[in-house]
Amino acid sequence: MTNENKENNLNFRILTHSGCSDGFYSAWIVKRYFNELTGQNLTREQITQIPVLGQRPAKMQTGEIELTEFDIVLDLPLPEEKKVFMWVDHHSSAKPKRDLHAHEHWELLPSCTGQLITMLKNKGVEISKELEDFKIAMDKNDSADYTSEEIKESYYQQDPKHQASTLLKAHILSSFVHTRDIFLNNTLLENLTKADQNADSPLSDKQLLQVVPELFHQARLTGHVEWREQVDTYIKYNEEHKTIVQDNRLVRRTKGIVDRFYQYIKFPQASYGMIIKDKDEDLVYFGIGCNIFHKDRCKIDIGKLCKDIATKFGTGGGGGHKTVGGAVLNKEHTEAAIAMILETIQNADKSNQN
Ligand SMILES: [Mn+2]
Repeated sequence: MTNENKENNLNFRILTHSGCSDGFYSAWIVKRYFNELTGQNLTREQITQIPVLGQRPAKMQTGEIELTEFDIVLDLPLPEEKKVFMWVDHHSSAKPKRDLHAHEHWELLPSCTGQLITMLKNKGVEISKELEDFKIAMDKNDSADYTSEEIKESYYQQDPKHQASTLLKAHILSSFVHTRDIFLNNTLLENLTKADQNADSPLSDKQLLQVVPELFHQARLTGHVEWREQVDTYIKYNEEHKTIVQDNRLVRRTKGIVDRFYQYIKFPQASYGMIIKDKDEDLVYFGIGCNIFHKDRCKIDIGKLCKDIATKFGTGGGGGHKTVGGAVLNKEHTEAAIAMILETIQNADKSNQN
């Protein structure tokens, strides 16, 4: 970057995954350790002014967002042809098909926040205990590597005397970006990533704590209770295939705030879980996973299955990891897709018993 560009630092922007704790914390880490991570020499004032914009991953892929060479893209896929200032991502589906430039960082890791902290470490920045503990918590959070006790701590009301773990603290502090109002989520994201220089991690950032994260967390817990009450009326366990089926098409509109782990708390005996929901008038979304507490029960490659059903019953939008994935299908093929998924599970079960 030329000197002229350096002075023109107001062109920098941070684009990060919206409605996502990892996206929020990634932006915070970049703001807090901006010069260390980017090799720039900006003043605190200049760094504070860099805007943070929440984005949905799909929008990055369709090219709807005009990117520039001053953009820092975090926890989001990168459109192949665009050149940005920096890109950092950890999703398996974003794996680049070409060699990476020096400013592009992709690694299959549990979280983007953790990836950034490791980058700092590799640059010789000393990592405090607080930051290291925060990294461990975020790696757990973003890769759903929870025990059922840890889920209960974060997603259910605790006794007021309960001593919060770092995992719960990180969960509470990111409740800002998980309300059902995306405008509120993005406004908070954009304004809460000033990154206090006296804080090693977001957990001790005074500006964040002033917004009373505990209230956002309380609202989120109330939303989860309402969500679970509604889901209880239609979620089913298919004993034969050891598969949970949560078909959101059975309700006119969903209530409350999604509790992403509820399926496996309610049906711990399950091997797999499936979520079906209307995407628009023509398309239906399938989310498939294995029981997060028993990944050993997963006898199929779910990412591959999602890709297969998307190719067969959709326009090709599908994929994921070995133990979790998603696909967008044409509505008229919904029942055929369900049948194919259950059959794949059954066949894998049979061949494992032999
Ligand atoms: Mn992430």
